[in-house]
Amino acid sequence: MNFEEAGWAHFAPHATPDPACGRVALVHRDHHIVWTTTGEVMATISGHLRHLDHDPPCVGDWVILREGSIITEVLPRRTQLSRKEAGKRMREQVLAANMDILFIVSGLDRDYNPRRLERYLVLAHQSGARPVVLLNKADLRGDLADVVRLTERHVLGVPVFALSALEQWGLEAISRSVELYQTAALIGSSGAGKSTIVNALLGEGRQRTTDVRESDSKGRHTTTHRELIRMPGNWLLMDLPGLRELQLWADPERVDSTFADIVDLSRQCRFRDCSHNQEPGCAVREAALDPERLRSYRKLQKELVFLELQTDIHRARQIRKKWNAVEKDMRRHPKRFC
Ligand SMILES: Nc1nc2c(ncn2[C@@H]2O[C@H](COP(=O)(O)OP(=O)(O)O)[C@@H](O)[C@H]2O)c(=O)[nH]1
Ligand SMILES: [Mg+2]
Ligand SMILES: [Zn+2]
Repeated sequence: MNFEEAGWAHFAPHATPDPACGRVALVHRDHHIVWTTTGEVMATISGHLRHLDHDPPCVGDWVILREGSIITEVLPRRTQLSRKEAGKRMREQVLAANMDILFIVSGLDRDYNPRRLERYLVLAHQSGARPVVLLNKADLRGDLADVVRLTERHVLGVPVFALSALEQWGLEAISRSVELYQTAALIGSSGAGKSTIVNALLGEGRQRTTDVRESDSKGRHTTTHRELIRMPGNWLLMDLPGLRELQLWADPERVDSTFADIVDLSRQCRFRDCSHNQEPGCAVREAALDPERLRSYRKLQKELVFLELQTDIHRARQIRKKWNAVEKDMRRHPKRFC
């Protein structure tokens, strides 16, 4: 690999890379595959980095290696796709970094759900990467033009393309959305056809795919690794596993970028703090939007405000804990602190 092929120019156009730099291409449980100028290496994370409570390097990260195979530093991410860590802990989990484009894949079977698209868009807006919506399994629908138009109305200015990975048509919309040496990621529910898209673009059976269970059109968990793949035409693609437990990690303001239509309308409401419920002179209600969309806007906003609040409480608790430990240490070794 050379730095250009690994996407350096899109990561840091004005900086010369340190020769000890590499890019994380694959994350395993106990090691990382890193692309370097001398080839692919199996790298581990330095103890120092582990202790920093830094979230671990993820696919797409640019890192610095010591002795050729120990990751000692993660370069500041230009973009990052995150979710809230599964479970109770209020922590951000970074799934992928430094992608230029996020392809949000939705299957045109039972997977199709504008509400879910809105959720993915909030994540995309938070990530900093440019979103593009791919409506896959277009072979299953006769009313394609209508579905595309309807989806465009939901995603406001984000490009929407219909394609069939199975029948291999419409795929050129993907490669045309990506510039030379850019990095893209595929996100979307399990079973939407992400791996099938990768295979169709590669023209080989690289990513394992599963048969969708007929009953609920959900595929079983198949992509287990987050891997950076070199694509024909010189760009990079990450196939991310289905985000089964898609818990948002984003600033509440990102909801406004996703629902710019509602935000624009609310500026014309008579009351500045209009909740668009019963107030007179409410422009949002007068516009007769899809009520589901308004509900979705409120729900996502509530969810993120709650997340923000929880995170603040959590952070305060952590700081307290850290200071308690320092104070204890001070009492034990008074001299060291003089
Ligand atoms: N009808 C149809 N089925 C598709 C298409 N793309 C993928 N599938 C099927 O959907 C299922 C899940 O695909 P997969 O690529 O594993 O989904 P992933 O979980 O998003 O990676 C497989 O049975 C595929 O054959 C398509 O364009 N049309
Ligand atoms: Mg897959
Ligand atoms: Zn209003």
